[in-house]
Amino acid sequence: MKKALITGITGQDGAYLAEYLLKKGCEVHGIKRRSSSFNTARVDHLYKDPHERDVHFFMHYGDMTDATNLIRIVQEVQPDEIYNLAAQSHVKVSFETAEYTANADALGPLRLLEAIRILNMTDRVRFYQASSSELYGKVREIPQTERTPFYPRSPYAAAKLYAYWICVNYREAYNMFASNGILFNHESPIRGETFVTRKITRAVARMRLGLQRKLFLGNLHAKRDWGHAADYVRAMWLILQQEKPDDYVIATGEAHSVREFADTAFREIGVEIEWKGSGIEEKGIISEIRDQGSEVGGWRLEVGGQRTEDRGQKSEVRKSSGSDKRREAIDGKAVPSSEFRVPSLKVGDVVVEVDPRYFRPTEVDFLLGDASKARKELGWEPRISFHDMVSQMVREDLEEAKRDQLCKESGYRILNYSDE
Ligand code: NDP
Ligand code: GDR
Repeated sequence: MKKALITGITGQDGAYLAEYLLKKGCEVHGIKRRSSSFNTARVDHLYKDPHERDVHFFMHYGDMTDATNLIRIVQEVQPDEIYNLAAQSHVKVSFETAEYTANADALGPLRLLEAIRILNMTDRVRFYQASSSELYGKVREIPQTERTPFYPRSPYAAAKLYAYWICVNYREAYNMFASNGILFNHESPIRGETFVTRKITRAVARMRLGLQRKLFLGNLHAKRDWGHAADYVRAMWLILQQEKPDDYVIATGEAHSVREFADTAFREIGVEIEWKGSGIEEKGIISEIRDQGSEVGGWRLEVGGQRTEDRGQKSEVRKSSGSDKRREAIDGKAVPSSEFRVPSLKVGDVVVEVDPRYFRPTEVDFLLGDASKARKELGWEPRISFHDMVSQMVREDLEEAKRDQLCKESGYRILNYSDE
């Protein structure tokens, strides 16, 4: 049985990849950080009591800043494949934690590559490095390919630049199977809550249930090539199954602005947005609410009333990782017939405003990938459309918001609302 070691297993991609590799019949080992609170929610559904039989999923404590720990884990696990996904992955945060980001994101991969060398495993281990479209930063050409020059625009991107090249260098210097996946933005219902997509879908769901009144965003003009994480982890696996190591762009070839993403998410709850003003004065205002009988996130609603019937039709979005409940929500069949109260939204409400605190000192304005090489050599194609992805994210966030709503109605205090 093939053994895979995943760093960053508790993150979005780690969770999707672990589930994918387990289905492929691999034994999966993950590195998690010691934390004062639980940090394994995304992979808890994969965990089995180690005393049971047929256990193929294991977790080890570790940190990308701790070389001896990484050497020990690689020695103990003896993996065939290492997927290095661990990183301080937030671009804006990297401006505030630049040194730590360099330590984890640039030196972390170096430590792992050295662990492989020190343990004399260069001939048998395949290494995947999670490189990023952020490398293109201030883009030199549109769309970006494997040959497009890099121009990083943040401490995060500069650290990932080092990681990219050290991976290439170890491949050339030591003949290692070390490959870079240059992945463009990819999202999902388990995307971290402070990335713009999830921030939007979460806010839209809460507004739908009357739990939040406004969403504050930064640069609405930024454009990204957004794909779905489930499609992208398949590409990671394919990259390590090739005869030779190489570097691949993974992207959809379609770009949307932050504003368009917000439009699409609001449309999922039956709300149309009109944008007025410019710069920091720009506002998203409700211009229309599709009411009586409109379908909202897959559930039929009546204004002022309650949910009346399910759509009764399966979403095209494939099942993703997550709990059973999450899966059922994706299928659109497990939504309890609960009191889905129509919120206090009305035409004319200002629901989006710009807050400069979310601006970045140097911004990446427009990313668009050309994944022709991956299509040709890996046979990889994205399967989930932009619209289906946004729809899935809003629907799953509605499920989460509904739990909060129930707590609130039962008299419990709900924290973490941006307008409180
Ligand atoms: P997440 O932020 O969701 O997950 C990052 C993971 O890395 C988490 O498991 C986190 O642990 C772990 N981690 C962070 N710092 C350390 C550390 N010092 N030691 C050990 N583990 C650490 O990121 P994604 O899943 O979205 O992305 C995966 C990788 O792909 C990252 O390297 C990211 O930079 C890169 N990437 C992501 C893209 C995207 O659009 N998602 C696009 C291109 C590249 P914890 O849960 O404890 O915080
Ligand atoms: P990004 O993702 O920086 O591309 O990095 P993020 O979702 O944070 O930002 C995308 C764009 O949206 C703009 N934006 C906002 N961003 C956030 N987070 N919050 C806001 O309120 C907001 N308003 C506007 C940003 O300025 C930016 O232009 C992600 C990460 O997953 C990286 O690890 C990965 O390498 C790249 O994608 C590819």
